[in-house]
Amino acid sequence: MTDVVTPTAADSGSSATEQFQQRDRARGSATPADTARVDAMATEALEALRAVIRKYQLTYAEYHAVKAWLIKLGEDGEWPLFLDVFIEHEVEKIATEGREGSVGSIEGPYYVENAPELGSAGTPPMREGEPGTPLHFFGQVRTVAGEPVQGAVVDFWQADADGLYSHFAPGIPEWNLRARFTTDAEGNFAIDTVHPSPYEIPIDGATGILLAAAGWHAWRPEHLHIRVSAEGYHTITTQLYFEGSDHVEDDIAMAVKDELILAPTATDDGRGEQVRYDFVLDPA
Ligand code: MBD
Ligand code: FE
Repeated sequence: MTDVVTPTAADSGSSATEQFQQRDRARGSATPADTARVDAMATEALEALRAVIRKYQLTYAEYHAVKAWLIKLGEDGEWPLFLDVFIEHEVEKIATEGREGSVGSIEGPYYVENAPELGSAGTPPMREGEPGTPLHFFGQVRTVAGEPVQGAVVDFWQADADGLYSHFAPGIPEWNLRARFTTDAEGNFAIDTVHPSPYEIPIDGATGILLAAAGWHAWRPEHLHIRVSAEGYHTITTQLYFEGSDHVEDDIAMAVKDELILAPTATDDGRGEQVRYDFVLDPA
């Protein structure tokens, strides 16, 4: 089983913020140059907020509570978590509009670049007795024209049975349940992993405080994260879910799409399950 460390939201949150800042520096993200666009969007976003204040006659007590909560959100390092849970799904839809290939979903706060490379098939690093039903997840990467794509990188990550991600929650070995696969000559890949568990937003941090205060649940359905990239094609960042699982109908992050719901079958030895899912890439 997993160890006795009880990670706090602040632990995962700070590492999510650091991880984001590192990648952001690498991307070299600069201040947007389009003043008119920033003007329009900032003006309308602030006006939308003031409209809510007027509509609900916000009190000073509430104003102070909001200020304190926003400060805590930063202190807990939970801006990546909060934004990816409540905002990213809208950005993702716009970014992938008009694609003919496989649908995407949000990346979330817990991706790490440069996971171990395992060839076209294998088992991501995991602990002795890693909890979860064995899951054989395999498929083909091909173009919208139906041609197999050799050498596509299938970057894979998931939480453990406690809903914790390596590199973010303390006490989990480096790269646990993270790996990169490269498709073979027929475009195929195969991943031997464990069936994931539902993910609970950490309830001891600022995001959890909002969920509790609003009476919202804190759950994402069990999911696998996948990022498929190949030279000359649009990268697909997506997630896969499981038919009939808890919260597949009411994901707090609103990131489930019908096309992304898997229905695994039992393996012949009866000890695990298997499922095929193919990725179709749009030309860049
Ligand atoms: C997750 O595991 C996740 O995938 C997203 C999108 C947000 C929070 C936690
Ligand atoms: Fe996740």
